[in-house]
Amino acid sequence: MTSSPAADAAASLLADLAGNGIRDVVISPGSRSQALALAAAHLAHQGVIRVHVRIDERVAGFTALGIARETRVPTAVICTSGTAAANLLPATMEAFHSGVPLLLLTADRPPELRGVGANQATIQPGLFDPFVRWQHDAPVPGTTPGGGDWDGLGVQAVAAAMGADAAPAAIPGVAGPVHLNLPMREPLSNALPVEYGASAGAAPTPESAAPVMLERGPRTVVIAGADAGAAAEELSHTGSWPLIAEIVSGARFGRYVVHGYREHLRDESLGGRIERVIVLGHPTLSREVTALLRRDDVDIVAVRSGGEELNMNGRTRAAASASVEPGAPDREWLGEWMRASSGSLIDLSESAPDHEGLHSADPAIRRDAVRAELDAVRRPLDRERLVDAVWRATWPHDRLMFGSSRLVRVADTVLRGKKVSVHSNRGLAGIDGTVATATGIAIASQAEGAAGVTRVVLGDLAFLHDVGALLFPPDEQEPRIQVIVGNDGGGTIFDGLEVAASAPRADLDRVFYTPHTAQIEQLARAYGWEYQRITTRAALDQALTSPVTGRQIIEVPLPRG
Ligand SMILES: Cc1ncc(C[n+]2csc(CCOP(=O)(O)OP(=O)(O)O)c2C)c(N)n1
Ligand SMILES: [Mg+2]
Repeated sequence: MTSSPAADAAASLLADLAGNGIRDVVISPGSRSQALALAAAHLAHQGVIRVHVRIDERVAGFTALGIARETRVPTAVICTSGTAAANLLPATMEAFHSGVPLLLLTADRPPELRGVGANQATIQPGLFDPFVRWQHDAPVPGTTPGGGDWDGLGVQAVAAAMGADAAPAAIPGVAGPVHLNLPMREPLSNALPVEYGASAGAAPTPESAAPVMLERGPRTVVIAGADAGAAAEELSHTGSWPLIAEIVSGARFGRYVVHGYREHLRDESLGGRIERVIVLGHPTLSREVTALLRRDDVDIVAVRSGGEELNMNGRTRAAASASVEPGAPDREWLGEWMRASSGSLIDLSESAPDHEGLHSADPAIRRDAVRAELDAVRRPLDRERLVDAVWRATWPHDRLMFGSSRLVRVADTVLRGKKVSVHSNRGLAGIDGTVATATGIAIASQAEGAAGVTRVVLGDLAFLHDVGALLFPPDEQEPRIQVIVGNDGGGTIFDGLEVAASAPRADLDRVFYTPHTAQIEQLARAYGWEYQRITTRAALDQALTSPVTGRQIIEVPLPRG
């Protein structure tokens, strides 16, 4: 016990969280939250938890989201009162929609200072409604008869974040954010007793529920949206069903991946004959999948993944998980899809050098071969070759994160099946927080022993939107990360809007394309990142396959078209 009830309550809450399996705590500085921050720092010294410090709460929130995406364990964020707390909202919304467990620990003024014009006091209880699975405005420490003011909150918060029944509207079994609002009175903290400590409990496990048993009969496809993961591939494999796996699904691998799926879904004689769809994850990348999920003549079974039930046709069945009845697979149906798929494979690798030409005795043939070789090496990169180079350089021990720029759609269209751990914030497909999320993924994967590199592929505006995430404390372990920015001078995704055909060009440029002249190299230098500007495939391949020891930005200029 100290002479500060706030310090005692904070210390016991942090110990409870560690005891319930919480491993990572992201902290933003502030006075009202000092007891929480100091208790976390203390436990980090003891090696019970890992602490990460980010001055910008929006960055802190997305960093926590990245850590929790990677570990699937709730990650706590600590911040002070006022606008600090509000900056956690974007990451909270994304976490809610993509089913990622977060614990928001916001320090607050005590009730007598709320609503009376006191400094840095606002209405924090309910701030994250309706994007949290559970929220609680805790009692002020020192006011509970018999003490133990925040006892039990940790265990309840962790369980709710992992998917236990919580708020009436929350879908059972789906992970998500939880908000503990923590009011404190002075003295806001005190030195913790030296004996203060905690033991690290086992990581919490997700709620499990009985699977839906799928009978063999109907002509079926498996759709893997964002974060579907290996379960989608497994289901397609067991059922011998074609696998339509978005590039952000983490399931674009295995024998039954359908390449060029958009075209085949449009094909009446193939996509038009689908009778049943099993959806895992959150599909967002194609019009064709959306159209399929809206068909009311198709039986759709959606495995729950985020805070909202997927139900676009009004009669989609929700399932906690799915398994397949034993029996003979429909080889004919699968064969039709596999033949269509093999006709859609795209080869973007540079063609092999013409050895014969290069060694020909005829000088004219030799000259042409050399010229062709040089042209290939100097050819400027386009979006297709950029994503292809990254995909080829990335292996199962690496991590890959896509921002919500054009490049993710290009990747979805052209890349082949390969087992890669892919992340993206497709819960709401925001362009915010991409770099912060990726640093969280990098930190967590390295801490858990992954030997690889985390790569982020994003556009220039998404990069500039999250430039604050480049700021790194000098005393934290450097993540191995490559941020690959496809710079086309603005938001070219909007050039494809229908209105682009009719609205004045200058207006379109100003309010959609939003041109900028930011010098990415200067930003990289200012924040202490290595920087390379790369214009050819050969140079990109080299940068992606060289050893990475820290934080790198790779800028690739791209044409607007
Ligand atoms: C937080 C947020 N604000 C706005 C948008 C709308 N939006 C979608 S893409 C985009 C532009 C992306 O530009 P860039 O990252 O350069 O990618 P490009 O389109 O050029 O490939 C914007 C503003 C969004 N998705 N999220
Ligand atoms: Mg751009």
